[in-house]
Order: sequence, then C-alpha cells, then structure tokens
Amino acid sequence: MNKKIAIIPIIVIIGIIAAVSQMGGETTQTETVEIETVEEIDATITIPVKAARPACGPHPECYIPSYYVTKVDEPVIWLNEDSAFHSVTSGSYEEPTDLFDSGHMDPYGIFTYTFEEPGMYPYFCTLHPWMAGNVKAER
Ligand SMILES: [Cu+2]
Repeated sequence: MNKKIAIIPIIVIIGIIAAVSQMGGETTQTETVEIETVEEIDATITIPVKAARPACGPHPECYIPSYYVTKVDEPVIWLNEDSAFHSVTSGSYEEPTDLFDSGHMDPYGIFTYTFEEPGMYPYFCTLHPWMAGNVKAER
C-alpha cells in the first residue's frame, strides 16, 4: 500500500474546566475548534493528477493501479489526488451497477468500499468515460 498524504478537516472538541475562585465554584466551558491536519492515509488506489484529461493526461492508468487484487472483507481505499472531481462507481460507463458509488469526490477526497463476495468488480468515473478500473476480490 502506498502512503499518501491527504488533508482532513477534523472537528476537535476541547473541554475546559475553569475553576472560578471568585464565585467559589466550578464552571465548565466547551470550545469547538476546527483544525486542518495533514494525515497519512494508506490509500490502496489513487486517482492521479490530470485524470480529468482524456487518456488521463501523462498517466498510463486513470486509477493507479487500474487492476487491484484485494481480500474479501478488507477495505479498499481510493484517494483523489487530482484537482478535479471524480467518482468511483461500480459497473461501466455504459452499464453502471448499483453496488457502490462514491458520488463526486473532492480533491484529496477518499472513498472506501469493502467487498463482501469474491469476484471481479469493474468500476468507472461518472464524469470521465475514459476512466475505468477493476478490483478483484478473493477469499
Ligand atoms: Cu473522473
């Protein structure tokens, strides 16, 4: 698995217990802080930059790797490294299936799917007909 960097907004709740001596009691303050952290993600399959261009720009594959063998019950993680929206949608552009669909993935967005049955699973991008890949799930 490749280590990939993704920016993930995280909401952190910070509870502060402040002792207020003047009042002789204790008050509780809760603060909500939104921070952006850069976190390492073990992406299984990445969507490369310029994948929105026909033939996926300089890349030989639109999903890297475009053929991936996984184990049943092991999550597969797609990471969109492009600056354009993409999707990971089961089936083909001509014949989508309704097994899974990431919807429009933001830049640096991730999508996770866990295959429950062995088999060959083609998928594609609803926005770019030339983007296609296959996952083979084995026991
Ligand atoms: Cu796409």
